[in-house]
Amino acid sequence: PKLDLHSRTGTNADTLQRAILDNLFYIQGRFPDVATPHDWYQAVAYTVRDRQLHRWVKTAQTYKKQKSRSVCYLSAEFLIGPMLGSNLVNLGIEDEVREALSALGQDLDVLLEQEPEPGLGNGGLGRLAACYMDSLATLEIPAIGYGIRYEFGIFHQRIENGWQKEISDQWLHLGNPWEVPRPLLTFRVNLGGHTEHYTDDHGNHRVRWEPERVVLGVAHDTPIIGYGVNNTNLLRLWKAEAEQSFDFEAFNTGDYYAAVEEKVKSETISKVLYPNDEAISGKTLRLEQQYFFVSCSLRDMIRIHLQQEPDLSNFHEKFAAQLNDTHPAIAVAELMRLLVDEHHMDWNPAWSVASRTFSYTNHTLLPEALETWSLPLLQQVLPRHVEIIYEINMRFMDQVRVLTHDVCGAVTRLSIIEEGEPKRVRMANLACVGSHAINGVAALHTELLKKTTLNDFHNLWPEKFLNVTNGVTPRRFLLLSNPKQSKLISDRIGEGWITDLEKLRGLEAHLDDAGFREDWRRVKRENKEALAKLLKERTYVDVDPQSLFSVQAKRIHEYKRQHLHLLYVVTLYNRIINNPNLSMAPRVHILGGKAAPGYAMAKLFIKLAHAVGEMVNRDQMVGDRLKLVFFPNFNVKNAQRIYPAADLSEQISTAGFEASGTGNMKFSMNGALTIGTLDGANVEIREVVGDENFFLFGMTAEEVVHLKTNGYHPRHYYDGNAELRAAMDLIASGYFSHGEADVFKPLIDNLLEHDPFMVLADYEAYCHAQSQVDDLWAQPDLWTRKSILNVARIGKFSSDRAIREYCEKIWKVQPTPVD
Ligand code: 26R
Repeated sequence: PKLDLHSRTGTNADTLQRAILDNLFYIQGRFPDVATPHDWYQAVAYTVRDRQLHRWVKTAQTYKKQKSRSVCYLSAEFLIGPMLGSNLVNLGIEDEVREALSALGQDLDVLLEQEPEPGLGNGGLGRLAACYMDSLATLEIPAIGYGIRYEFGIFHQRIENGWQKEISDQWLHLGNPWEVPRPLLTFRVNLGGHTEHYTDDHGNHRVRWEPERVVLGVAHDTPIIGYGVNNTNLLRLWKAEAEQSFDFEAFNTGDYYAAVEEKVKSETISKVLYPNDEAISGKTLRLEQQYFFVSCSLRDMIRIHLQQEPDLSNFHEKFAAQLNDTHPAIAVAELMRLLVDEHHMDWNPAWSVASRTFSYTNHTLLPEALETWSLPLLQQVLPRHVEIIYEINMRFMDQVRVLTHDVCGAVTRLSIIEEGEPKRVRMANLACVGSHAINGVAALHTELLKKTTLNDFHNLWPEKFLNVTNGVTPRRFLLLSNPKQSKLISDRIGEGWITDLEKLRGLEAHLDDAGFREDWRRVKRENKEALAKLLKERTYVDVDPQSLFSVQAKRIHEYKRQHLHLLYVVTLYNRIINNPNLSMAPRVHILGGKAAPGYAMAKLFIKLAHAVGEMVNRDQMVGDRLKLVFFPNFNVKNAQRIYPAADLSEQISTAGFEASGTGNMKFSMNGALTIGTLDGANVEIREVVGDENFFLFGMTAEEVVHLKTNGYHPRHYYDGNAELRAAMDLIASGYFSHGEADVFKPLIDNLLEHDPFMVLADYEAYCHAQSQVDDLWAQPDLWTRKSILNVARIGKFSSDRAIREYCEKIWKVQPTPVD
């Protein structure tokens, strides 16, 4: 009989229904009567994956035949979030699957909730990598995302008595239907030991690395399908396994525990994501993680290359490797090792290949987030790489001395090795030296990089520097997460915006249509009702969907200034207490975000948010005028329900500290207005949406530096502003902490004595901007117009635009469509 491929992977509702039942039975061994919602979720997931797989095979064949240049995105984090929804959207089969499921008595929305979140990242940097994978596939660019298959992703945040409690994330517990393990695609990764230099039979100087131990890296592939195209790229994550899972000698001599010890030790490497967004120093495991995934990835690229080409001399023509921050920067030394030691290339041609392969994206100016590794530690884990880094540095230093004549000590600052006890290796310097392009993630950020953090490199190689402002995928963060607003948009201007976000400008023509504005308000209202319901379920707090929803959702950090936001909420509370009949715009302030487990101040912010919320929310005198809610466990899944319901987006970092921000783009895309500083991408968002549609406040980055250098005295602002004083005094008095004044003392003291992020200096301007928000809120129709204009003009911040820029300016790759 003729094999009917179509019925195996067809996409009409009948075929889908049959396929779901088949998968439920043949993969999971379940039948409808006993299947749980999670069983059904998995059956649907496998059904969707089947439909990705033949596109995936076709994609691999096409790329191979066309000999396309591929992008390799090297990143320690890929915060992909749940896959079912976005895969349905990208395949364009959501309606059919919904229909098939309802014939089976199942509700797709319930099943979508079943998917655990793959939280393989901390925040902005990891989510950016995921958005870029979506855009690369949608733009039909051959690409592989390389990273680590963490067994435990970012912790779950539980709130106990107002404090954050970290719960381990067992996302793989019930299985992961999206990944395909590739046990045959395994590399042996060396660690520790020493090097031996020798001369081979032909008189060549060679180096052998005798490792102390070996860990296996096993590929686990997740297909990433583009929107409305067949291109299905690869997210290839490496899992660490023991070379020999059982030491029989130890076992036989009765030492059962020693027998499995090596296995446990090896598998630790991909066990857990470091939940920090600040530099981790002295952690051997973190360095091992970085080297582990970089080595596997580069050797995989070399393997693929050698299937097509006789040697590695044109490796850089086939691959563009992007270093997502310095986390994979050891790749520069590792590629040199692979080319020189293992593939016997001479140093100079190898260096030319390596430096034309790599480019480096910087994501932070914070000095404490710039990675350095102590030389002894590096020596212990990667002895050969220390030699290679010294060789790279020696040649680089010679070049630098000639080029700079060491003006003002530039040589010392440019050196990859930092002097001191112990010496340290500066990973950003290694990344800069080994890359042909270096970029920041927003215009302001790139300018500051050139002027400050990477100034010496910019003086040396101005041509290497460029900006690529971040973007986010409109598929996940608009089409999927906000179906109502999406439908409203598509009904007016068609669906072209989904892959060409600038088309949203077409909405401006409908601005004067009162019916359209009415619909726009209705959609926002319905989204807020949905969030209110969710808030009630998760926090037991009642909020009125008619209130202004003001949201700050992001990692908790002093530079992001959640405390400024909280001081404003306390100020509003004081105003009500002082004037019980105050007529004001009713507000719901929503905060969300995780604190790094070791970051005491950030954890105290979370406690303060709960403490204030508890008093304000149940104060009869306040009523519905003011609520403060902390949304627990902010992650991709929750984010998708928060962005569509926001009226006001709080982007209030100290100018010069937020490299870009991407949440700011997601809020705006969903019709929120922004209250923000001139920081990161806020600057460009304001530029495109128009300054009359953006609530600007606060010092500029220049003013921040100026004030700091001329002596900043936070107490001066405290003394000079009665409302600020009242808010801080109320917190310090113990009013929000059952009379215990010391709970928030560290926070208040820090503000009064140091205030490193100049909260007090910006407080008054912030309050003033919030009053302007209230004034506009009193004119709902004007607010709606500005909301529509924000969406209509946000097209620039699609990750499609960002990826196009990377392709043109850095990677020099072209699309390879798949039939
Ligand atoms: C060194 C290490 C532990 C580490 C430091 C910093 C790990 C992770 C980070 C997080 C940083 C690099 C990060 O997430 N940066 C964010 O990148 C986003 C994407 O470019 C930006 O939008 C955001 O402004 C920036 O903070």
